[in-house]
Order: sequence, then structure tokens, then C-alpha cells
Amino acid sequence: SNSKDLMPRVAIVVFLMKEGNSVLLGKRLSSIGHSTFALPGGHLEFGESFEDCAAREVKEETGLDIEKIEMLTVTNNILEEPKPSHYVTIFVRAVMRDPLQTPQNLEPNKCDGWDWYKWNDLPKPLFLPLEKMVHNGFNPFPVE
Ligand code: 8DG
Ligand code: MG
Ligand code: MG
Repeated sequence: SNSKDLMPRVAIVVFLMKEGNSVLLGKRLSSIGHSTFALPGGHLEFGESFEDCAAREVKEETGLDIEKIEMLTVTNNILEEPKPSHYVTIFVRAVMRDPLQTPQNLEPNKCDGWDWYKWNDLPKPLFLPLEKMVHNGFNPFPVE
């Protein structure tokens, strides 16, 4: 499509935190960021709250129910490859309502699978918007 038809979109992505300084990541199979590790999340729908979007996307993608959803920060992500895209990405954090629940790969066309990773031992490569935050020293965990 012509660039004049393109618009920035709002994405909500979730640092789902588990005891032991771990977060949930999955290797993307979507064209944007293919083969990179990213957080669960997706597009904010018309009329939706940030919290409702975060809970809906995590449920759709992993089957997990989340709570204690808190807004962390927002970044502006302009990507040219593999196609022009522009996301205003809102990062939230949350925890599992039931800590014994395990993630399921409910969208296997979009994700290779979900797993927990220690914040100090993240997989590579990270999806660029996430990589930039890590590079800048951002830490989603609450200060002790
Ligand atoms: P939807 O149809 O379920 O709404 O969308 P989706 O298929 O789940 O979209 P997505 O690609 O997972 O997320 C939308 C955009 O959010 C993605 O193309 C770019 C932006 N985004 C970031 N960082 C991250 C991240 O860490 N994870 C995810 N999933 N998306 C991210 O800027
Ligand atoms: Mg989604
Ligand atoms: Mg998604």
C-alpha cells in the first residue's frame, strides 16, 4: 500500500513476571520481527482499556489469566523492514492469577512457543523494540 495510507497503531505488550526474576517470551513467526523473542501482546481495539487489552491478548496467545496489570512506559517504534510499520507500544507488567497455570501456544502460526526466561539471561535476538529497552537499562521488575 502507499505510505499515505499508513497510520501509527497502538500496541499493548506485557511483561508477565514470575518468581525468580523471570518473564514470558515467545519466538515470533509473524513477518515483523520474525525469529526474534518478544512479549505477548497485540493491537489495542476500538473502545478498549489498556488493562482489558493486555488481559485479552495474553489469554488469546497463552491461555493465561493475568492480574495486577500496571502501566510501565511507552515507546515509539518505527520499522521499515520487512514492511513499513509504526507502533506506539505501551508496556505493562502483570502476574498470573494462578501461579501454577502454564502457558500454551494458542497461536502457533504467530509464535514458536512460550517460555520463561531469567531477566539476567534473556534469549537472543530480542525483538527490536524490546532490545532497545534492555539496551537502555530498562528493568520491569519492581525495586525491592
Ligand atoms: P492482534 O491481531 O492479536 O491484535 O495482533 P498480534 O498478531 O498479536 O500482534 P503482534 O504483532 O503480537 O503485536 C502488535 C505489534 O506490537 C507488533 O507488530 C509490534 C508491536 N510490539 C512491540 N514490541 C512488542 C513485543 O514485545 N511483543 C509483541 N507481541 N508486539 C510488540 O513494539
Ligand atoms: Mg494477538
Ligand atoms: Mg501478539
